[in-house]
Amino acid sequence: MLVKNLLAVAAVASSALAAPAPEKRQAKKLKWFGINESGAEFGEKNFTGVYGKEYIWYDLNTIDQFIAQGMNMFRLNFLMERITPGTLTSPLDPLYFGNLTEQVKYITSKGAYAMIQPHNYGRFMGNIITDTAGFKSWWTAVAAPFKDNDLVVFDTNNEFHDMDQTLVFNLNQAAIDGIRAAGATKQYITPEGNSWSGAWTWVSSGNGASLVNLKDPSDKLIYQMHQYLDSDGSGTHAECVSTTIFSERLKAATKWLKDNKKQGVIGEFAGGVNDQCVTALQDGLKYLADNNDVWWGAIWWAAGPWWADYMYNMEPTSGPAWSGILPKIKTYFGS
Ligand SMILES: *[C@@H]1O[C@H](CO)[C@@H](O)[C@H](O)[C@H]1NC(C)=O
Ligand SMILES: *[C@@H]1O[C@H](CO)[C@@H](O)[C@H](O)[C@H]1NC(C)=O
Ligand SMILES: CC(=O)N[C@H]1CO[C@H](CO)[C@@H](O)[C@@H]1O
Repeated sequence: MLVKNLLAVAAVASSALAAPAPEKRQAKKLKWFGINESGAEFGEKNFTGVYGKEYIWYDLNTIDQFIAQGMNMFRLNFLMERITPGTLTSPLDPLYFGNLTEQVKYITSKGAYAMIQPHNYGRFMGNIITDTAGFKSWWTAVAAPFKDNDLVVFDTNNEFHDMDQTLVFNLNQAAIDGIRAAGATKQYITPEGNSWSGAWTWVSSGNGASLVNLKDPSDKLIYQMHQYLDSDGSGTHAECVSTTIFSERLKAATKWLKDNKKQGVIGEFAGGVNDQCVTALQDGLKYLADNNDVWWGAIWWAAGPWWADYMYNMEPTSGPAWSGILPKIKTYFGS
């Protein structure tokens, strides 16, 4: 259903280009509106963990509730160590991978995108991943079962940080090569950068200069950046710096995308439930939508069964952001 909507949006957009309406021209919209589903990566210090005790998968009913609000992108957090216990090249764990597969199938059966996102910060069992061949093999094994599902999106890894930039490049390239080698040639891949993949530091950190050279034979890379609006950009405070901080922090990355003819997505963003943040979120989403030639969309941080009263929780229907943020931002997305 949503895929058809996307095509309809594209058709409307091109006819709007052909004959722009005089005044009340429909504001530009973003293609991807999503939510980070978080919980299967909980208990990060316990690499095995117990389902329902250390970690939890996502309530499929909430997927429908989000779709009813216009969402079409679900970024699924999980841990690599629970997919391939022990080593990068261990066999896929049938139960944990079974849960991931169940989520992906459910989401994509509804016409929405499922983003497969190892929430690993470039680490495995606590150590920086340096085995690029092993990382490529991991991705080939994980991507293969989804190779015929075009609504799956592969996120190379969540938030590399404090790593050698060449290694971050090599791991991203290994993921791309591994996924394509699995026969998954039609799906989008979102490389992430060093420095927690921040949009505001995308250029200054050196991510731009390095990752611009990633090669994808399918030419379907959507660079994934994250952006929070608090003073240190960490997403750990309810306050936003100003009502324009979101758009300000996006400017350099937007120029980089345009200058280099690349595409991007904001894979994590959030602000507290307060007037200043709501205005900042709207201003930033308008900026992204105005630049939807390079920006695909934005994915809220976060939802999941165990976030309770966490300030950014958008879990239906008790999360503070479900009632305090969602109604005020959803108009920037979709049709
Ligand atoms: C880690 O998980 C195991 C089960 O896999 C459990 O027995 C143990 O108590 C957990 N340890 C911690 C520190 O949470
Ligand atoms: C999900 O994981 C739980 C706990 O390991 C398991 O009991 C269940 O069978 C898994 N579900 C699927 C669909 O694999
Ligand atoms: C910004 C934010 O909330 N980040 C959290 C992302 O999820 C991991 C694991 O669930 C947390 O450790 C981070 O604090």
